[in-house]
Amino acid sequence: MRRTLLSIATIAVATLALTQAPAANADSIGVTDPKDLGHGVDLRSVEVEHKTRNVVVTTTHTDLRPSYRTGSSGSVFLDTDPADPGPEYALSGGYFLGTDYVLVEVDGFSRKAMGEPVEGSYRMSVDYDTEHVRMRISREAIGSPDEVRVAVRVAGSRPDGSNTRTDWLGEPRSFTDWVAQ
Ligand SMILES: [Ca+2]
Ligand SMILES: [Ca+2]
Repeated sequence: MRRTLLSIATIAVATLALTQAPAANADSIGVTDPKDLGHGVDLRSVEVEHKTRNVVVTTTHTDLRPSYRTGSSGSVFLDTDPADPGPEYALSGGYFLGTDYVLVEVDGFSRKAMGEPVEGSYRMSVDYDTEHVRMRISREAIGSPDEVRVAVRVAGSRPDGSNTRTDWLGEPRSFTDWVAQ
């Protein structure tokens, strides 16, 4: 009997947490990251907007430059299915002039698990004046998810050609809160 009472109490707490959840399920979210990479690609913030037709992810950096010498690039991993661990899609691109970008299916964070490019509408643009990289992905292209969350990693190269360390949003491979449409 004691056990049963405890279970009911646990469920009550869980239910309370659920009813309070909508505050974190707004249609947009902003997360900041410290100035912790001595390179222009240094990730400083990420905004996720879950709109009617598109998911828009905007990242802000410290000192983005158009030169290929920066070697700046990044990936936004999209988790669209809470039942399947890890991200289902990744949009990767170079952040300097003349680079390209691609949205691929992934199974977790492994580079080996990168799949085929996704056929659908998406676009990445870099604004060097505002230090923003903006990614717009059609919801349809990623299976029209009810909610989405992202993990972000960036890196660059130094003048001697060596790579910087990777700057993740928060902890490596960590996600933002879920953002419902
Ligand atoms: Ca950073
Ligand atoms: Ca998933």
